[in-house]
Amino acid sequence: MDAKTLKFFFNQFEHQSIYKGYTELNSGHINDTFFIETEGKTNYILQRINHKIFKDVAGLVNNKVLVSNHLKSKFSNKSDKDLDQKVLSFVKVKNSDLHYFKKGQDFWNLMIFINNSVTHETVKDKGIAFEAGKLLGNFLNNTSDFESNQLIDVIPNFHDMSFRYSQYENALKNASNVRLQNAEKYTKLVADLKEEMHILQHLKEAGEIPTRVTHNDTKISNSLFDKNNKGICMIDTDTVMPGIIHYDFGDAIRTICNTATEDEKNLEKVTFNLEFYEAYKKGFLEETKASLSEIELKYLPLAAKTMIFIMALRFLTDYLNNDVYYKTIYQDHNLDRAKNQFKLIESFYKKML
Ligand code: NDG
Repeated sequence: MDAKTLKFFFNQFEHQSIYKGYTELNSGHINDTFFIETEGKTNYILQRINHKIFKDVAGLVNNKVLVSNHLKSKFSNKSDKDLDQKVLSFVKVKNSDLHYFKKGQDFWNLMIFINNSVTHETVKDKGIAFEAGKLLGNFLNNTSDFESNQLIDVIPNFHDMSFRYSQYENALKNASNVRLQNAEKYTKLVADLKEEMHILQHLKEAGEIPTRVTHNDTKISNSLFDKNNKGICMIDTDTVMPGIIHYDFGDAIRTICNTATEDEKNLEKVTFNLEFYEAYKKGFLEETKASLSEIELKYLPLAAKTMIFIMALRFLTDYLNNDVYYKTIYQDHNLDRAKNQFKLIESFYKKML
């Protein structure tokens, strides 16, 4: 992507700012994301949404805008400018009510950058884990009175374990011999865990765990902090849709308690940090405990294991499928990501049992 193109897309949106430059942000595996610096005080995040993965981008953007507006309504007496620095704010396209600009196959959207904010790829101290727990708890509380049926299912069956198993089983049938051999070490584990990994789904389907608005991609890099590491808001709300709290709780643990990044190849560096788990849980429960049922609370540890597992399974599936989903930068990238998550499950067992 070059500066001219980005400037063009940036200027399709309704703002008063003058483009100065851009930096590509490389942490996500799906969309293309750019920090846009302007000549003024307001900077932006410009994003090309991956329409191959997100089939209904208009619906996705509508979800994000509805949820942001709802979150903004929780603050009283704040001007739009203040709120832009507390909650994600999407900019409309010029002379339009749409919050996305489409050219050819590509969809773009623009958000106001929250100044003096930072994200983390891994967690270095338990204070951050605690804050991250509070931040997610707060997000879930503030969206709990939002009718989740107003939202589309951005990716149907996104965290549905049976769906992910069936994708994996198909991938096994179609994979090349080399990739199959490389994945073989994990096939027994995946089979052995099948029943346990369906427990949450069955409870959801039986209506024992309620469905509500969930974020669905709560890795630590999607929590925004200020320079003192106090939580500001959850970002990357592309996958906001109906779900159960276990998805969000578990997915966050997956990165917060991993002593390495999910791309780390040296598995010795990958262990489960129990201290961060406790700190995260404490922050989360401080916000949510009063509103969670006994059964929701009981299954929080299983949520952690289930969400680490589902990501291992998805990385492995994509590896078997020759890397059609996640962005990869080298041949066995997805296999390494899967190995990393399997190692984290192993360490989780050792520490939790
Ligand atoms: C992406 C995935 C998320 C996954 C993460 C791993 C989508 C839409 O990568 O599920 O946990 O880093 O597939 N998002 O963000």
